[in-house]
Amino acid sequence: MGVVNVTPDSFSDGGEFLDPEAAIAHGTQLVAEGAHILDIGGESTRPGAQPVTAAEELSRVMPVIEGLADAEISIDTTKVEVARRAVAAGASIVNDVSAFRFEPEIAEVVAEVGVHCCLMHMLGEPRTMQDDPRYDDVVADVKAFLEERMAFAVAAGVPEERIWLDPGVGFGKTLEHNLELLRRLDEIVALGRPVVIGTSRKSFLGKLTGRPERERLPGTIATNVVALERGARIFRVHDVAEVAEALMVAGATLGRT
Ligand code: PMM
Repeated sequence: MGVVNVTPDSFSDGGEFLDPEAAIAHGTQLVAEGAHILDIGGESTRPGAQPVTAAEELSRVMPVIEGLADAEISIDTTKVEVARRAVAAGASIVNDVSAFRFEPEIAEVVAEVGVHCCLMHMLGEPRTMQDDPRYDDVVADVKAFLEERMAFAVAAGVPEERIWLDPGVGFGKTLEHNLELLRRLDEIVALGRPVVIGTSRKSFLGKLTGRPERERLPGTIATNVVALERGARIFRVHDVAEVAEALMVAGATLGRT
């Protein structure tokens, strides 16, 4: 899954692809590099980020979705109106980092239109999630949250077969929480749904290596390879060519196709 952020303020590529033409060219490039899915987002979820209106988010993402119509598109949004318009324009996955908590009606759109969804764990909301996050047992707590959100989605009419789960690396987690989630990712995989993992360029890699965003590819690769070994199926990354090659080699070594 290649990341196409159409935002002025995402943490590692904010502003770079705000122009629709640049975002479309970037998405096309990521597909050429081996991305099977493009995750298009118009609202930054970085810690402390301020929310944007649905109208603003739509004006950012719609031209890009339309320009990348040949690719498999995931819309990264927590807003029902954005999800509705994106799937009408051809998006086949709704990636909601709030797991249908911020605008619960989004579940009905997913159910009605028959698309897939990704439900991600986040502690609270982006504005405050990094203010002293605490868990009893981070893996058990995240797992219980994902089970509850999956039950909510199913009750709203989304078939279980259309649900992907994501432990939400960096969303209300300390360095140790993130590492423990990766180390014990098999416990999330045991829920029986495809697991999405997003470590790409994130700050916990900077904490470990001292590297700025643009120099976190080695850490991104290492964590995605561990996630593959633990059973993750979808890898959300900025640097598609390099990570795809690493995963191909790791998969061959592990005897996976
Ligand atoms: N991370 C970001 C945004 N959306 N969606 C999912 N499912 N999983 C993630 O880990 C995730 C996400 C934040 O990263 P970005 O600023 O690079 O988009």
